[in-house]
Amino acid sequence: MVKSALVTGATGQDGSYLMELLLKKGYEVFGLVRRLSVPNMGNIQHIVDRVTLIDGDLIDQSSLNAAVKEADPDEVYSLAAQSFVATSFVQPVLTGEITGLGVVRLLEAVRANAPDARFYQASSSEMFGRVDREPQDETTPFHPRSPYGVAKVYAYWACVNYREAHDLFVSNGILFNHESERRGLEFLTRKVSHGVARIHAGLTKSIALGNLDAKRDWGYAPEYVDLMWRVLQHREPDDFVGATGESHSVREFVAEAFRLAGISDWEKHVTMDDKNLRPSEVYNLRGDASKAKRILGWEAKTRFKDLVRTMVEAEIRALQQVRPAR
Ligand code: NAP
Ligand code: F7E
Repeated sequence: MVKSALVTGATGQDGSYLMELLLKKGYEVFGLVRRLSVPNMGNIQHIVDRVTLIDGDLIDQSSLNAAVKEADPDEVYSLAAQSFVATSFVQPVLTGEITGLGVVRLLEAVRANAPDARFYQASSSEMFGRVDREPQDETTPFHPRSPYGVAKVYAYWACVNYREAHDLFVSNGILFNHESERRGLEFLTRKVSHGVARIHAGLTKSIALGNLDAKRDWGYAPEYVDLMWRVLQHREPDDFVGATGESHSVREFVAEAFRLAGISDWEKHVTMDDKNLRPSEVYNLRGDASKAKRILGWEAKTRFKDLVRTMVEAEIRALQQVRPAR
């Protein structure tokens, strides 16, 4: 029997890699997309004729009910979110509506229309926030530091509650930062790799950043969607951390990206803009994914320097395609 999966957030970084993976595994794939005045199919253009796209919005219950009915899924991947932490400080209500309550709407749609489906929730290391221990694992207390983190904690506990109260198969993947050339341009790694490539091409002179001392556990996105799939193949619902176990500062990321582009004096190309600081910052995250390794056989493979190289090279290549070297 061919399995079917419904992926929300289909146009995003993770949605695009996950739908590719599910197609490779022979799934019938349905992707939830919201109506935009100008569609943003960039990440999924290459697979758009092999998946079924369904219109829907996490703010709109009836569209989620209809999407679940149409897909009749064996597996639901809840990836859609207002996912940019900085924006959550200026749009806290919208972030709560989408990233928090939106997940409950989707759970309700599944409970009513596909109660046997397995449900994956894209939980986040941002839930740990102000950490009191290192590394963080499934037992680390949550202390979110942004409206985004708060909304993710709400969605996390809603998932646990639907598991306990309604006996649904609901699992959380608590994933640390994972990046790629498909990342949105406002996120740090893409902003830097894109900016460095433009400086390398002589198109601009500098990048304006915020806190260079924050540390993150950065992995490579295609490996993390494999973890999502594994989480739902486990015999019982459970919660798993996904991380590399290594932590690096924003400063290290920036220095390595400039080094790879052959620019040694990176400090001359980075300016500070207070606009990029957050009212409350998450200073230090490093995950312990040993539970995922032990139970699911999953492990992050791409190390920090290879991730930076992949992203910078992709940006330089993309620019050269637009402006071939003379
Ligand atoms: P992303 O690139 O920002 O993608 C978010 C997706 O959600 C986009 O497809 C977006 O659609 C969709 N979306 C936003 N609001 C919506 C709404 N109201 N209704 C329907 N769809 C909506 O995020 P990502 O990096 O792929 O992350 C996927 C999920 O994992 C998110 O829930 C994120 O919070 C979580 N997460 C990410 C990371 C990470 O490091 N990437 C780590 C932990 C957890 P549009 O294209 O139309 O905007
Ligand atoms: O920031 C610092 C910033 O926006 C990383 C999302 O996928 O991962 C992501 O959240 C760090 C922060 O990601 C700039 O202050 C400095 O300390 O790339 P980011 P994030 O906030 O870690 C988690 C796991 C998610 O779940 C989220 O959805 O970099 N930083 N200067 C900057 N960040 C940005 N964006 N821009 C700057 O100019």
